[in-house]
Amino acid sequence: MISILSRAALAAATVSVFAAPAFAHMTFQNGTSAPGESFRGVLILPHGCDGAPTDRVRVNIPQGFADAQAEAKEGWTLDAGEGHIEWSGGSVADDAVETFAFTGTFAQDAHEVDIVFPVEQYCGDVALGWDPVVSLGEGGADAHAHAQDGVTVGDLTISGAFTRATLPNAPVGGGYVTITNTGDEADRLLDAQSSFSPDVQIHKMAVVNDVMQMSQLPDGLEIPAGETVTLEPGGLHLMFMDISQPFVEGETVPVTLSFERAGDVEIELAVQAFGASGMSSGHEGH
Ligand SMILES: [Cu+2]
Repeated sequence: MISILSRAALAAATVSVFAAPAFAHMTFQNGTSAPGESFRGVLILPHGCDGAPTDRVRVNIPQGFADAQAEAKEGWTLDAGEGHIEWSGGSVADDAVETFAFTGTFAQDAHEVDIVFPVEQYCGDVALGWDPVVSLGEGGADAHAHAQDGVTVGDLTISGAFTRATLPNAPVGGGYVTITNTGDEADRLLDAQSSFSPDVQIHKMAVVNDVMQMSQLPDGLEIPAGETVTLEPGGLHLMFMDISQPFVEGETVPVTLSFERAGDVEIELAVQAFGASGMSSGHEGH
């Protein structure tokens, strides 16, 4: 059950969690495969939900991944349903790191892009949503770059802006966008603001002790002259902390990007389905 109370409690507790220098995402230990390959996904659960132990983990199986089978874990009950696998009834303490594994096969005709396996982590009535990614090739960044016509401000072109729907109690949301600098001087994304969040941060992902972690970029993000920087699931991203309302599929989330040279640029992130890996196909091939 998702209750209003738990959301309030979560919001109150959020400050201490995010004050930590790095906040680990749920990710795959082994995030690469290829079309037609069998794959054993090992998900790393790095922490509970704001101090509470984890008692249920559900993996939503994306299209193009067949014969998904969860591996048994002692003390947990397995459940496989339409489009998902789930472990429930066990308990992982907040400070313990645990893995959950499953197997399956990527379709021969799967696109060579990053495939998201949306994961729901439950601690009692609190839910967190994660977007661990398996990369099937090099096509991901291109797919984003071509996803949407861009906004041009000075030397910068900003395109493919999207985010993803959030679960009802999720404290944070991501933001993804492609920024191209056609000028001959570097610019820098210093900051971002949104009415949906009191604190929009710029995050990077890095592997620390075999665990993928994200951390804030304190000096912002350089956009080198003549280069394209892509904020995308599993990589650099905007993080909307302590969001004031859920991101709803089909709506938009406004955000103002503040650049050192180009100034403030207001864009709208199109809210895609929970777990979407990029803009929906309807926007491609314009
Ligand atoms: Cu982040």
